[in-house]
Amino acid sequence: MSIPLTVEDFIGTELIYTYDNGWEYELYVKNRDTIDYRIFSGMVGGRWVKDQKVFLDMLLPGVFKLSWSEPTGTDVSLCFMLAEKRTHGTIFFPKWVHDFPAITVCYQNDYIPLMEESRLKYDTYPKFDVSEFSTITFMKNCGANNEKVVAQAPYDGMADDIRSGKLTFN
Ligand code: FER
Repeated sequence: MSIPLTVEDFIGTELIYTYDNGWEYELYVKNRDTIDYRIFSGMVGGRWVKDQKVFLDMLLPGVFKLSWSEPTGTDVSLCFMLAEKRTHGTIFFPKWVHDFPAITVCYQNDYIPLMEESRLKYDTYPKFDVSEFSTITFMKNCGANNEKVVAQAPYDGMADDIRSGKLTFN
């Protein structure tokens, strides 16, 4: 596909990327202020989320910043440099997510009250901060507001199935 240059082009894009620390993520830019995502591996591998509200800004043509706060209290800020097939992510995890990652490994939309209870019940500080580059291994436009893109839990081999075209969403 040609590289999305504008916010309008970027909306609808499905991306898979692997952080230099090995963590593999999938993110779908559902619309102007909403993402869905799946986490294949890493500290919270197995977690998946729909309809997270985000700030989305174009920094330069083909360079986009996404930032948001999660119900868990985790804060995330990502920069996508599409021509270079690289991203940079900064993730500020509350202490409790690092202590008990399994609580957040779920289809979060079914467990919002548990996330909100946990963020009050357990420690926030000191936060566990991650600052990593990643390499984009898959990029495709699936159209805006496509509920089929992130519609099932991540499984072992799923990223490969998406990259090979065995699993498609449009
Ligand atoms: C990402 C880094 C972190 C990402 C999501 C997160 C979808 C969220 C982490 C968490 O909820 O624990 O690149 O992209």
